Amino acid sequence: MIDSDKRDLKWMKRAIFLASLGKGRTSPNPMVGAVILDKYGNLISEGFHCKSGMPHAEAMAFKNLKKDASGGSIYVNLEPCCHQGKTPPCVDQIISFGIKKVYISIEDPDKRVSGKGIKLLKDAGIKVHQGLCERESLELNKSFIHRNITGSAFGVLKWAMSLDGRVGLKNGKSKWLTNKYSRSLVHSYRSSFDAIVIGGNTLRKDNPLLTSRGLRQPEPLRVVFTKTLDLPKKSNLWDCNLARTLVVYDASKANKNYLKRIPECVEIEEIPSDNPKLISNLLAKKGCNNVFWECGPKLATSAIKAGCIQELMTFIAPKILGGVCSMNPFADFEFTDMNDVLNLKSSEINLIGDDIFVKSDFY
Ligand code: AOF
Ligand code: ZN
Repeated sequence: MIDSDKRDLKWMKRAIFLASLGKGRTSPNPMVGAVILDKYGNLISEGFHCKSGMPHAEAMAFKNLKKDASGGSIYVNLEPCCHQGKTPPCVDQIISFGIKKVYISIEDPDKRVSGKGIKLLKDAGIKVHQGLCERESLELNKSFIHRNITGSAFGVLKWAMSLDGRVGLKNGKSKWLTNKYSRSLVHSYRSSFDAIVIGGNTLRKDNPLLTSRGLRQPEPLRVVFTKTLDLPKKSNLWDCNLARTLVVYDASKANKNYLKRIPECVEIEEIPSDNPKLISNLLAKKGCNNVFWECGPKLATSAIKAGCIQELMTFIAPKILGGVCSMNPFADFEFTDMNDVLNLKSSEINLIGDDIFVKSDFY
């Protein structure tokens, strides 16, 4: 690799690192970082997008400029925007500051931009280089890209089970299957999600807090999906001082009399059926790029069937629960042929104390 290529790679990696500083705070926007060099190749400014509604990464970098940027270059992990949104177009600033070369990692999937930002830069006589660190940039903003392309939130399903694949005893007891390190890892994972979804059964059985324990501010939106609306009067999720809660119910089956039990601070939405895709789409519309599904067997199975799940996180505790009636992580997928079963590939395996953590996704 020649020296100039190594230098370009270094600055794009820096832009990606800066972008990642916005993790957990930018939705519905992407994570974006920008690095500006002067015409001699010296670093003169950097910035990142820290929150939706706040200036974009490029605007932050231009605001932080210490020297003249004319004739210089800018490195951004996402195509600069060309639309007037909550903030002005970044392309205009790049042109007016006299930047001569723009390094972009990936195109913006947002239809208001996709390709148009690059075209405007080229039309203004600016050299545009695309594709540096493409894999890293796609990974960093996979949820933003997924929401823009599909209209659904990127879903990650999490469950904990014993070595023999059980999530609880037949009397419903499951506390605590995994060790305290795994449980804190779950809190830290929660902090990178916009919403956490459970079903009514999990709320009734476990009465969870579903917070990141303060690691993310504001906390992720806590979502309960209920078919019946038969939820308890008392629940940790009804304490809206901890985090916002949303109850989504199936209008075709629910008894609306139960709505009185839910305190006013809780948001309520109805969907026309129990198809989890409707929850995923609703959350995407509310600005959630990604959703952590921490639900029980029935909802987990229907969420996978409906295509709401893109990644899986499994915690395996070195315990054996046994029993034919013990709870499984999933309900019946009704597969009758081994060729039909879900095939996954593991992308990460770690020992957490003596628990095993496996991250996997679909082929
Ligand atoms: C960039 N740099 O740092 C970000 C970009 O509502 P707005 O005005 O913030 O616009 C949001 C859209 O702008 C978002 O969907 C994406 O296309 C782009 N985000 N673009 O050049 C940034 N955050
Ligand atoms: Zn912008």
